[in-house]
Amino acid sequence: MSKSFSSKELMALEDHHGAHNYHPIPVVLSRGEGVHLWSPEGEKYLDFLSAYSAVNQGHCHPKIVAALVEQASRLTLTSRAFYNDCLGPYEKFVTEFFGYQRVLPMNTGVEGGETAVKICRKWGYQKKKIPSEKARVVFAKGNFWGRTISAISTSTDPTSRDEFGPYTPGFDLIPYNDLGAAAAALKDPHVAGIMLEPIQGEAGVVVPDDGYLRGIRELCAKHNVLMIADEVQTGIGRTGRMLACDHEAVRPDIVILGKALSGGVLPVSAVLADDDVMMCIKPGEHGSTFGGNPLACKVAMAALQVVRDENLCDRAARAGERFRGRLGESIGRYGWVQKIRGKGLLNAVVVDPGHKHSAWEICMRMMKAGLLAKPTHDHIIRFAPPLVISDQELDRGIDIIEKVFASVN
Ligand code: IF1
Repeated sequence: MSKSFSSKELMALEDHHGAHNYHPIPVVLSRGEGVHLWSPEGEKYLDFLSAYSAVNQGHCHPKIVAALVEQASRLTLTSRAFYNDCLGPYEKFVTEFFGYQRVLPMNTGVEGGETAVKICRKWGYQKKKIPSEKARVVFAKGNFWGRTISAISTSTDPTSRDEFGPYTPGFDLIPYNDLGAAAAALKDPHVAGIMLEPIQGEAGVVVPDDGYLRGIRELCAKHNVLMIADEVQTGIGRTGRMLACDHEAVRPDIVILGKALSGGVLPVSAVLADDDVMMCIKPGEHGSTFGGNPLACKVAMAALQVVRDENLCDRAARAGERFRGRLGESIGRYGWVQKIRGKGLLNAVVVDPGHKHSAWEICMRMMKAGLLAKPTHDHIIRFAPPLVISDQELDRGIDIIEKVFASVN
């Protein structure tokens, strides 16, 4: 039996041996079930971050874990040098589940984004006849789609971007939620695509105006530009619909999924598109060692089945209304609470940056009171519990948030 470490010892081990590329809330987690997490000492917490929306189905969902365990004892990885008996059934399942003709399986969300950019550029050259090396992809300021060089090349956040240059060329930035700016940018005949989060997560749960996504869809049709939706964080039920684009009945040309596609059990991502886009990629032009591995296929099918069987989209929509309703009433009256915003169970509270207590301090107090959340930027607190949260658990979470907000008023 390996030695069990205390939380203090575990944090010291990370501090001593690990890269310091994060500044975590000082809590150690050793077990998860549903909406709850426990420390090695047995302290119990309500998880209001969901591993950045990767555990929409709740921690260690029994059906997803069972799929993992069953497949792990049979076959985990063959590479795509050969066929396996899980990928075809998964590809059929996931394309029918989301209503696209093709899927390209990858692992992390950022690999999904890189894949989408490559497919978009390839389509631009082959179908839109953009001159060689001239294809451009448009992004919105405030975007976040991962940590690779190309992803941070489009970032407007100095922490993500600075001192990692030189940057990937061929990307243009426009203000988010601004159709006029998009109309001007998409006129450029060298633009192959525009990649957007339907709601900007890292930027602080920035919800665009109703009609923004519809407007982008129409501009893309008008200028023969691919609409790429990064649904890595907003997808899979998080905002109260299976995809956040569903709120506006918009069907992007390319959809990127990740995070909760596996229920947080292992990294699984996917890029969805129809034949006229996806078939621009020919054998040998893209791939990955683990992309489409049997384990990921079985886990992802189980994870999506749970979202459907447990009506997690509807639950997220209802629970989100309850959350913003109750919390809006109680803490909305504090002058230093500038805004409560979100859709479904992707919400955030914007705190006045000048308030005497920082968002970090508020999160530290919530942790001590039994609820885990983390600030994004310095003054925005994201609240995103697993979609399986019950009304009682949600009310308990709101009680904690209200109590802590009152204590820092
Ligand atoms: C971190 C938050 C950050 C994403 C969207 C792609 C990816 C992400 C919309 C890449 C990843 C994670 C990354 C993690 C913190 C978290 C995050 F927004 F979710 F809070 F950073 F912005 N598209 N988001 O949100 O997916 O490659 O990570 O699987 O890097 O600190 P990935």
